[in-house]
Amino acid sequence: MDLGAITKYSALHAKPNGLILQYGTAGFRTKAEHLDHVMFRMGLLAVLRSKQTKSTIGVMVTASHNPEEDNGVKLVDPLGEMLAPSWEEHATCLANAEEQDMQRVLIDISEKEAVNLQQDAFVVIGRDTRPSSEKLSQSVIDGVTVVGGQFHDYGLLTTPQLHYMVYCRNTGGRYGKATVEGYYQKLSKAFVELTKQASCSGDEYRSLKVDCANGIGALKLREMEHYFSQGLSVQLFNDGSKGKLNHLCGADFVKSHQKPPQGMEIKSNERCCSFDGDADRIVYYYHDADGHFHLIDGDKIATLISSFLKELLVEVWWGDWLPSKTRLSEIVPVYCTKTGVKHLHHKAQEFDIGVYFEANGHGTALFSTAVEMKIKQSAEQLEDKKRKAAKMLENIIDLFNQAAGDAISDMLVIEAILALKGLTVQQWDALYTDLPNRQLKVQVADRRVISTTNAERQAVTPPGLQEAINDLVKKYKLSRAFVRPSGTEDVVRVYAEADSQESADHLAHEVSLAVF
Ligand code: 16G
Ligand code: ZN
Repeated sequence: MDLGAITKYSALHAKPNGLILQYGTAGFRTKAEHLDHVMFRMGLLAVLRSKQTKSTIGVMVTASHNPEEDNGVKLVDPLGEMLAPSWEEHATCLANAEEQDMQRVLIDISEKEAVNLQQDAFVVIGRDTRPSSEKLSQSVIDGVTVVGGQFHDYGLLTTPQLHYMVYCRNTGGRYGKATVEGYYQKLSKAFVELTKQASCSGDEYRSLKVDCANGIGALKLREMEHYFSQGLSVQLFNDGSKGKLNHLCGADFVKSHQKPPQGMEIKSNERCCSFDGDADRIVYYYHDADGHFHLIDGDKIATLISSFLKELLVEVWWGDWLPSKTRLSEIVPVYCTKTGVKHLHHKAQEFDIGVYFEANGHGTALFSTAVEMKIKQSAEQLEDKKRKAAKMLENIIDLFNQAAGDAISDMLVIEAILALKGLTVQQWDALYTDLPNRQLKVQVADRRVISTTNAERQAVTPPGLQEAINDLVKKYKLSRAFVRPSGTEDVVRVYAEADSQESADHLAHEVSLAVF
């Protein structure tokens, strides 16, 4: 490492004195004007991580669903996963080091992680459409080059596309070609193959309204739509031509306000979906004939996908009909983890097939190599209906982004399943009924006084809180309530459910008073 050069360049990306940031659930996130030094330093860190893992590392510049003025950065590990926890700590140390301590922290990290500094390093970079993103990604590149790293700047990408690129590059091209073209081709081919088999391909299944949150999703869907247009025509709203990123639109807005985005006309029973600002989340919704709004969130997406996969697996290997069930836990085993994609992703990797979704619409399905091989074999060896089901599974595997939750890929999976099953959006919605629930956020002096266990469903501290919640919950039927400190905002999140909306609202309110 040329320490002199690092010091010289670091001064050009100086850290504002006293600013402390933390590498949180989804990397660093704050107002864009405070991030220049973080970007430069994440460029440095990505090079170290690349040398250590002897793999390509990704750096994504985005603040997802946050306001346009914000920005953020996260590193992507070799298999397209989120950065390993010990490196998150290094990232926090490096970002917060005052100018004069930066070199020492960098050397400390290299020593602790036994990084061979002679090793080559390669970093790939992507960014969202925020006005600040281009300049910030240039600061990442400055960091990469000053320590001798090589890089490829993909420019504008969705977050899941960057994860895909990293995964492709580190698996010798087996997963796919590490270009946007390769991504479009892989997904579209699988989608077109799948939908060809749909007997119900009426107009109802052919068109979908997509709210792109005025973000990168619009650009990428435009580039991609002609690849899959024989199976689906998408009508884009909030495509960035007029509105502001994530403002009154996008998956996060729709999920948290439980209403449609601005700028989209919805006729009754029309199928609509929203992406978030970096296109790694998706939620669906529709208006019923009475004009009531219905949200189809991550839970219902997971249900649709799991039941479809299970049905195909049963067809291939048992040939029996699967009885219809109303709870997800009766269809497949269900596990809970802490909030945050990395926890869900790691849990899902423990299984041959793991489907994970957060209610906010981030999720995907993961398939083990063993299962993928077995399905491939079955598609070659079996006959008739079994073969057909195995082929479908093969295409579904190709259609899911194995590296990260991906709004575009999930949208195509969902559209294919609906067409193949001949399900309308209302029928999908009716697969099961959610208990009425309410989420609240509570501002407290220090949210860290609350700690939890059991996948964040039980409060450990402060003493007495869990007992208080237990007593409140007992007052309502079919009720549950949880509290946890947010990983992205300075608030405590409260969740309550009960047999009626009124009870859920009351319970949530009472629990927030107990927290306060
Ligand atoms: C981040 C996480 C998301 C999680 C959310 C929770 C990633 C890519 N994103 O956005 O998975 O649901 O944080 O935020 O990990 P909260 O703790 O403020 O509710
Ligand atoms: Zn996002």
